[in-house]
Amino acid sequence: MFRACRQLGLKTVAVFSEADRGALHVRDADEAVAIGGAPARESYLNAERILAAARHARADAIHPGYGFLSENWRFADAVHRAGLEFIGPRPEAIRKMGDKIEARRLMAAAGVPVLPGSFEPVADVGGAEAVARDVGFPVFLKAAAGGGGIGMARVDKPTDLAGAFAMATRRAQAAFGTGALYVERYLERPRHVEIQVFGDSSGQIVHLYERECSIQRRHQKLVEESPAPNLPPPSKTGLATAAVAGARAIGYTNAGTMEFLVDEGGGFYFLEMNTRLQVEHPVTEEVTGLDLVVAQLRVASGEPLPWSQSEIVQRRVAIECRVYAEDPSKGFLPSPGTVQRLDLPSGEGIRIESGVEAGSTVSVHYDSLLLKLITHGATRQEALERMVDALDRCVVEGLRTTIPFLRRVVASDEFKAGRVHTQLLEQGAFNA
Ligand code: MV4
Repeated sequence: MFRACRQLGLKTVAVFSEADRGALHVRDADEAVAIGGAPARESYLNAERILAAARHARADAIHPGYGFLSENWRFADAVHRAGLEFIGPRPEAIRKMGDKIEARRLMAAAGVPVLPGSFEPVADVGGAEAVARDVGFPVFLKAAAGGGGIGMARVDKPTDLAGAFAMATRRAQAAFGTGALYVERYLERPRHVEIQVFGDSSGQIVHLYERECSIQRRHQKLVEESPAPNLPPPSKTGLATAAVAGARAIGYTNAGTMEFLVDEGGGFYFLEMNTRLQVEHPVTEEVTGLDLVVAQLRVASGEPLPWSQSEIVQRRVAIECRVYAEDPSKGFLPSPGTVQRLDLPSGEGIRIESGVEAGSTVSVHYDSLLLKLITHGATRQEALERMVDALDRCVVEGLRTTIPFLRRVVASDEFKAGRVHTQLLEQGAFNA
């Protein structure tokens, strides 16, 4: 982000919580403003504090990053009302895609394939049962305000519906403040494939191809790559075409991602849209050679998209491994602490995006992502060999990390063959 700003001659202001006084992003910015206590509610999730910091620094625009308030349409709206530019989509697009039922309706109307299921919230168990009988068991109950896997329940038979309905409603209510649910046919062992899209204020929309993100644990992605291996060519072009049609239908601007499930036959179904730049965007940057953050800044300032569709080409293969401060031998228990030593590889085909350095403390208050290791090459084999080698050369001391686990993933027969799906981890495919 700051790199992109510098490239465009823009000055940068970081905001930081009490826990992040000495953080890397604070030193990387031209200026930094304290916004409150370590708990995110008191700082990074506090819209008022962030707007006050922006006014104090006389900022022109806010980049919301990728967690916290980045998909909060009320925040985007408040940024505009404060006379600032929000570097992302319009609040209306964020709001529409945040309602997962409305998103399903809008995408289906735009001709984007969705899974059979309900297009209204199901009012009660009886309503859910009617839809389930119609589309066939197993079904998935999902939270209307959900995303990221909270408030979901698989239901295999009618007698399980009442219990699952009550539990999913309770969880959704607790997490989102509304217990509304909808029903979808359940897809077994799907792949998660997403399409990067980009729109500008003149209505132009392009896609930057797909990312395969099936290697996840509890809805946290661990490994992503592009191009998606073993994706049938008709699915690949169909996904991209559908994603652009969907984004166009809502007048989407700036960077966004359309998430799909892909079944064993190559059939694909819209899942949800992420209305922000994602953690895994470097994969797409390395494949295409394009800078997505620079494009975000240009488009937010009213400029047209810097590239036409025909200029966007998958030139290379890229893989990203997310290194978290978690202990894979203890069920991925968070491992906060101080990074005592950090030696990271560098060289041809290696890119590292690190949020830490030697001496950094990793607090319990935030997501435990330490760094992203991205390798790229002319072929998947080359990118993969570089990843194995790069993981072997990473030295992180002072806390436990996911590196040993990632090493097993990328060296596994399943991954090497590109035979991935979302249930591989649970099946124990990468256990020691
Ligand atoms: C599904 C599904 C199977 N069938 N929907 C998980 C998170 C949320 N975004 C949607 N998710 C899923 N929805 C139907 N109808 C399987 C998952 C799913 C999953 C999806 C993407 C990546 C990893 C996953 C892990 C478990 C379940």
